[in-house]
Amino acid sequence: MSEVVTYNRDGSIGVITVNYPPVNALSHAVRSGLLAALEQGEQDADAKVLLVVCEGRTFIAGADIREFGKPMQEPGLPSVINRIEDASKPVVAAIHGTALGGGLEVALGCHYRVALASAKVGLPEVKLGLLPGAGGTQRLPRLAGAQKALEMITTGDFVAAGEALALGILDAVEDGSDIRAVGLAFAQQIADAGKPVRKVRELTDKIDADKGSDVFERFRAGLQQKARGLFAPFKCLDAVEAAFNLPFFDGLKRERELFMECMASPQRAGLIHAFFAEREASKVKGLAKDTPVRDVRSVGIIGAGTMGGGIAMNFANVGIPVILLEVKQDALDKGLAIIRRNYENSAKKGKLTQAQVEERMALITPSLAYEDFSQVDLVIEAVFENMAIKKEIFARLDEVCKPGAILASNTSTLDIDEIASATTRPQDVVGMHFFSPANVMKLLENVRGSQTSDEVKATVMAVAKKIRKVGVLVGNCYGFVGNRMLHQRGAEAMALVNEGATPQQVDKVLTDLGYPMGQFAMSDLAGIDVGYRIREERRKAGENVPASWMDKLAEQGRLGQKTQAGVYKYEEGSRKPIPDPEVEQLIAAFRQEQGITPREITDQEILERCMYVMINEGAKILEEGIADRSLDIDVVWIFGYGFPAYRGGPMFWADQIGLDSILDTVKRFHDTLGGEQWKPAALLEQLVREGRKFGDL
Ligand code: 3H9
Repeated sequence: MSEVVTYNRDGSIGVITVNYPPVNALSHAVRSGLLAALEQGEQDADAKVLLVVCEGRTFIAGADIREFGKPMQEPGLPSVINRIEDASKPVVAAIHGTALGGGLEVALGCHYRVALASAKVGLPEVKLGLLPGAGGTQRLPRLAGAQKALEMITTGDFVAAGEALALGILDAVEDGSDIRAVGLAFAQQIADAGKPVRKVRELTDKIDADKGSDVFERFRAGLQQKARGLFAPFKCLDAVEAAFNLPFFDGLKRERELFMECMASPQRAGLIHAFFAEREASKVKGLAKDTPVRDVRSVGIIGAGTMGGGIAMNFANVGIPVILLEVKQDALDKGLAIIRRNYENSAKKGKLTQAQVEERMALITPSLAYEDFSQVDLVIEAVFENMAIKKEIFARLDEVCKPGAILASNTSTLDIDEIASATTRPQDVVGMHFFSPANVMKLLENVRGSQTSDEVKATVMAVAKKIRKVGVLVGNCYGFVGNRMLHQRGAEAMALVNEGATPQQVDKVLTDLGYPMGQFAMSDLAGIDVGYRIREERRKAGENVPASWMDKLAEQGRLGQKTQAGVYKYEEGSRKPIPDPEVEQLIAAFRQEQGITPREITDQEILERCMYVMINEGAKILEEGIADRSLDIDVVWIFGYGFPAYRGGPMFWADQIGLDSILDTVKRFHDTLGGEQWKPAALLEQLVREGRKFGDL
């Protein structure tokens, strides 16, 4: 018998224990171990009921994703589960932690299910571009009905044990923490009551009730809106529908076909890359696993604006007290009022109770005095982008903060080393770049200065996890990873419009690729005045910053969404960008002024120029060691800028397209358009020469 699955008997209960850390994924060893243990249990005449239980932190969390893409080794999961369902004596699943994907499918193949109250169940395959491929789409609807099965399978969202009990997915839920004891007690009840084998596949009442219902059409229409561009959710729906139209085993066959279609889709490859990249990003290259991490039990934040307030909420949400500092009382009052409004809005949506709102507000202490930071473990400065002001602030922090406090800047572009030079402790200075809205966006781009200590690097990565962000550690340069690449895309988008494209054409190409919004809609969201102010500052400093039609928008007070007019116009209360003929005229006038004759620009050119310029820059970022791995860049773009996870991130996407064809196009643009941004990155050339990909680095 395999060591990862063992069989032993406890009284009249035959116990099958899975022990395959970290999450008991259904590797080949687990699948064959389950079969062998089941057979042993069936042959054990003294075992009246069999119990499947897991060691470690969780019940089975799904198929072993690391095996995907490799040749499948028998026994396959569907046949293991069918075999469990066909067992000659009752089989009970005892669930703790999470029963997910193939894990829940194993439990659905068992005849009874008991769980700890803290457990959760779900079929999250859709988040990996898949569908439950081991009977989940056929068995779950037989227990939970069409509506709930569709919800769970097309969103992948988990359901807490209490709700799963109410839905009929579980038979019992128990308090406590000892799953083995809970499982044994429940199995004993089944044995004592002489309960029979009860196969989910034979249940028909919920199937009969929902047969012919319009729920499938409603879901399909909903998915057209919510799952735009995605492949798997529609396949999930088709598979669930098959449970209502076909006999069980034909339904299983249909599920298998649809599963294989998903397996072969590039979206599955992208989503699984994104899944592992997110986890790998937290393991910083060159940083020893046992690097000490400082305790962060209190935080000071400078600036109660949109950013500072959002950052404060992240800490209050996980129970860490925050001192929020402003220069003036009215700015502080305004900032706190916005935080309260955000929390109240969550309460209105039922996401928080009023008591939780008050608890979180109570964790945020307003302050006007730097001295209040004397005991905090971490300070995050979130004032506007001005080096002189930031240096003044850091010099002040150096005076008031205790030794060992981490001094972080939320700068999105500025030099961390220069900021650190204002202190006597550059080893404690680091960048912590949050993305707007900071209480929502998952990315935390942590920026190491040249002197930042390993302990501080490890601590800010741990802080990211603590506040439920995806942390990525990157190097120090203008704009770091994300904004440095965005800057190139923005310049290219502007150039395309100058040459003849419309802003809406550029944006549509980007949204068709899967971005939630295009470059110009994003400018309207951020505020046209932001870029304008930066350009004006640079002009004042004597830099040669070319004129732009965006300047004219700012000068006319078209500042974006906040004034209901920017690159687009907006109807009262709506965020939907509407193309504005006035802006088209303004752009036409600008072209005339500059002596540009507009030309037809194809969507393909827009796609290549906006994306390849980023990829070329990404290659330079890797070459310079600003990002350690291409997956770090992918994670920055997926979690900070909404790059579609199903494309795996820009660098993974580039690998899929083929670096040789990208290099050819970059060279062509370098020859025809010129500019440093199109100078092929040496790393890109090297990879093409060696026939390698970014992912091979
Ligand atoms: C499926 O089941 C298909 C079937 O329907 C059909 C088959 C025919 N496999 O997230 P964490 C690793 S599809 C392999 O940091 P947490 C993970 O990479 C699957 N490895 O912990 C990490 O490794 P490392 C459906 C896996 O406590 C470590 O475990 N299931 C798998 O924050 C810890 O993970 C899912 O989609 C896996 N399935 O969260 C569930 N899962 O330490 C996916 C995790 O080397 N998993 N690992 O970095 C999760 O949602 C979370 O991992 C979980 C734990 C909630 C379980």
